[in-house]
Amino acid sequence: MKIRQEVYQMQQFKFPKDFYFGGATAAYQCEGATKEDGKGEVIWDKYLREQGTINPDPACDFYHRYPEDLDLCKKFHINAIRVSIDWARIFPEGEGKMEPRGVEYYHKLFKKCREDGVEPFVTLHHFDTPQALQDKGGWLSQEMLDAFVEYAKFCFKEYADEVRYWITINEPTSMAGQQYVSGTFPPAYKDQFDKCFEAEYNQNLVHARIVNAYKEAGYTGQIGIVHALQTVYPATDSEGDKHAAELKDVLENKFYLDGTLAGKYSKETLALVREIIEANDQKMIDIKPEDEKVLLKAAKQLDFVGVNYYFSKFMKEYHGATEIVHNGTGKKGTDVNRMKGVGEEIHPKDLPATDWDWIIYPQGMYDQLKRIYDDYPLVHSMYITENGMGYKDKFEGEDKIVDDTPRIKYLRDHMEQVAKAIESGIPVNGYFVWSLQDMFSWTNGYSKRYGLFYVDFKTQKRYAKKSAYWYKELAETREIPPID
Ligand code: BGP
Repeated sequence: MKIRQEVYQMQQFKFPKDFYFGGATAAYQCEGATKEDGKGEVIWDKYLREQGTINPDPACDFYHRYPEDLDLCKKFHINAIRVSIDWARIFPEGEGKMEPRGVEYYHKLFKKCREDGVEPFVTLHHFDTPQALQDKGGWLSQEMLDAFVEYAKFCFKEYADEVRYWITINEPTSMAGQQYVSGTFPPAYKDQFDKCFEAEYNQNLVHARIVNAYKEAGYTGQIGIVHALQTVYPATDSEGDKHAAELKDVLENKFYLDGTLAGKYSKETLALVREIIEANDQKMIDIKPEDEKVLLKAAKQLDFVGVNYYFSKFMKEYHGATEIVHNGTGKKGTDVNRMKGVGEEIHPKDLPATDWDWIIYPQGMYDQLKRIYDDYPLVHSMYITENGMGYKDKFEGEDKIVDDTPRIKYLRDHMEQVAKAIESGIPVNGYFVWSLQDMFSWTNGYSKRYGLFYVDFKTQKRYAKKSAYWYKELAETREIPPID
């Protein structure tokens, strides 16, 4: 396959005046304070404790230091922030008794956002299922799904005057795939493709129920969903590789896109789902016609879709057993991913990758946005809700700015694709760097840094990296600055 490396010729492009230049965070990765103010346990507490590798406390102590981080946003012209509500701060058991201190914390956080002119985009679920509900079956349990709707309704009402942008679920695909296939997210099951698709099906449906509830209640804000989308290409033009790419795409992207953006699973999508499940000697999931009514109603009312884009995937035909080795250490070249009934990921030699083997391919971001625009006509607004580069930043003293030029290059190359998308009529209304400040990475720990602001985890002091100054110039001028 010929890899397209189109260099986009920027002709004095200026981002629109109302474009959001944001920074993204997630509650469990940055708040710390996991045992404070009556917070309940989430699936990561026990899992990380047992693994003994990553301590989620104090992370970057956002629970106490959010005012400082928002001051930095203001100072660096970052006019939006993605935050998530940790469900177990509000309902420690996921349902039932409410914890007023948790509720109050988010009031204070949103108030500070407003004071600083930083628009909060608030996610209801960012990987942190309350443990009590996971014990009842997590995404496979009706009780969890019903509790999620109730928790969402509670938040809509409670924060109605403070939050204008809601996100139902962050990256449902990462949850389902990593909980049931690769085993890299708790409860770490492996090779259960049937359960993975059942979880995906349930996530799409519960997302739709929440969107419909929000609209029925007549709120005036906007509601969307955030998908992790990895653009999938065949490694060669062979029929086998092309089919492997289709299978991977349905597993990672298309089942979600159909369910949430079209409100209907296409015949081709369902045939590919069945093929994956049956190749693994498992039973095809139930698709209920009455559920599709709920999905369609929500897809028609959805205000936006968020796209988290980091890398693309290149697929080769593969018929062996599933073998997954996750590069969680940053030792380049250690990642292996071949799935039975799907295909094998390869790393094209002429494409760069991060130390964690994430293939850097900015063109893939444009291709994914274009695909949504072309194939899902109900969508009328998009955001890049995460994009960024994991990097082993080096701190060389208080008087030296952390030089993260490779990250600036990564951000710049991707911003150009956003500009290209906007110029070709695709409605992208904002961009959020993952991440605003350094925090921990779920399966990779504290050494995989993404932030615009360096965090010294011992002292919790923040230092603007070179990328923060670059981003500030971008947000101020609305033009993509060069790399110096
Ligand atoms: C997304 C998540 C984020 C964040 C990011 C970087 O999947 O929504 O929470 O972690 O990816 O991923 P990682 O931390 O695995 O490098």
